[in-house]
Amino acid sequence: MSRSYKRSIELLARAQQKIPGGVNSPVRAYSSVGGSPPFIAKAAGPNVWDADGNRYIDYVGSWGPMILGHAHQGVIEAVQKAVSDGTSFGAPTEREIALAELVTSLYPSMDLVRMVSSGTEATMTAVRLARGATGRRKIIKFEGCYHGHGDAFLIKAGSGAATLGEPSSPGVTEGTAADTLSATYNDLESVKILVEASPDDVAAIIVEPVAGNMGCVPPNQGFLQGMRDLCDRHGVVLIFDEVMTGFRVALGGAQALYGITPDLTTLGKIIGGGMPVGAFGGRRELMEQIAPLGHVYQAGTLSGNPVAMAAGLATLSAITEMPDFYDQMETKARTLTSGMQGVLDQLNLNLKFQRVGSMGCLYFTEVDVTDWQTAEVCDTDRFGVYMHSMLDQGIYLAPSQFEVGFLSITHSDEDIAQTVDAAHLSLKKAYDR
Ligand code: KE4
Repeated sequence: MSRSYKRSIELLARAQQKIPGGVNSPVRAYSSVGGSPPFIAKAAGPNVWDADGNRYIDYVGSWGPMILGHAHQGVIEAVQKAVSDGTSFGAPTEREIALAELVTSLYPSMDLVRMVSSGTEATMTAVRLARGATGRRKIIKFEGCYHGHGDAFLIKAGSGAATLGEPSSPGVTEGTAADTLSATYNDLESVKILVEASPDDVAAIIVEPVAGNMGCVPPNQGFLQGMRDLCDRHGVVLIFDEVMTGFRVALGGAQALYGITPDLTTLGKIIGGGMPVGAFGGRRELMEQIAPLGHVYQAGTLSGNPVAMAAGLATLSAITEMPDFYDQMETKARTLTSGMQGVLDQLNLNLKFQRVGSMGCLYFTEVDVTDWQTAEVCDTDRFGVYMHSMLDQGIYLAPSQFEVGFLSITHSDEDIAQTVDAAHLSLKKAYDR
């Protein structure tokens, strides 16, 4: 029997009266998959419940932060204690030092770190810092990578050899777009051409060291090291955007997993344990140029918010105190992967399930996805049928082929088995098997 979403449908109609699209972030509106998004009422462990009381096994995990599972007792208690001492001071606090000390101990490339309130703030500032420190204008990003909604990132690849960026959103000026160059993920030559075309004017390369915004695309062997070498040769700042991969693919992020040292790193999501926290940090000679030490300006009313710091500290402490946390996560991810591959084999479907650690996705395509060009050809219509069938069976997936799913430490073998069974039915439906 199909589930009832009556209450969520009513809430969407009401939300749309006062909030653009009824949502506070576009992907939540289900535009690319159709239908009406469930309004979530509560969450615990691997589960969320919607306003109609429907229970789901959650693979969105608030888009990454909930690696401990929802409503983790230690995080809740830390937040309750912190909030009883006040919600915000706009002044330095000891908790900010504790989180900064913990983060820089886990990310040795970060001599100094600055807390902000979102991943977007972190990436925007990292780019400003790279430009301020080098006196150069241009940045290089990759098609299919997302770094938040800063103007410099809402750029699509220019047509033809120009490769000059074009705004991908109204409100972004041609002037801004001209300073953002687009390269092809996993194609080192495409980066080399752009750097060598403006050898004294490329301030930074910003990259998701594991791409998680065109589905899950791992870096090819040599891709990250090749960029490191290129940046060293040309004095370009290498920015690893680890908002998603930080504390996800390894405790020390993708830079630890692949052994590459960036000049700047941006963090978000897990660092705040579900509260609004972003961070950027890196080499001392760069970070000392950030105000008030230096002249590159950045500020924020709620930066280092004491309640958010408490949530982040409790989250990272719980992870670091759990023995073999990432081994356990890898075991869960392997169980899910082999289950999904078994279903694909049974149905004789050659679709691609790609993951790094406990982030991954099922691509509705028969080619290995290595960049945006191989991702964008996925059958998004069949993905939509699959995703809604999973939803109806109590499996809550990201409403887009170009997002990834996230496991938490609370997902059980039973949850994974239920997910695989639901996928079997959903793929049969999507492919009329
Ligand atoms: P926020 O400003 O949303 O905290 O972070 C922006 C950001 C930066 N860098 C990477 C690699 C990211 O994945 C993100 C945000 N991720 C999306 C999910 N793909 C957030 C979900 C949303 O936009 O609602």
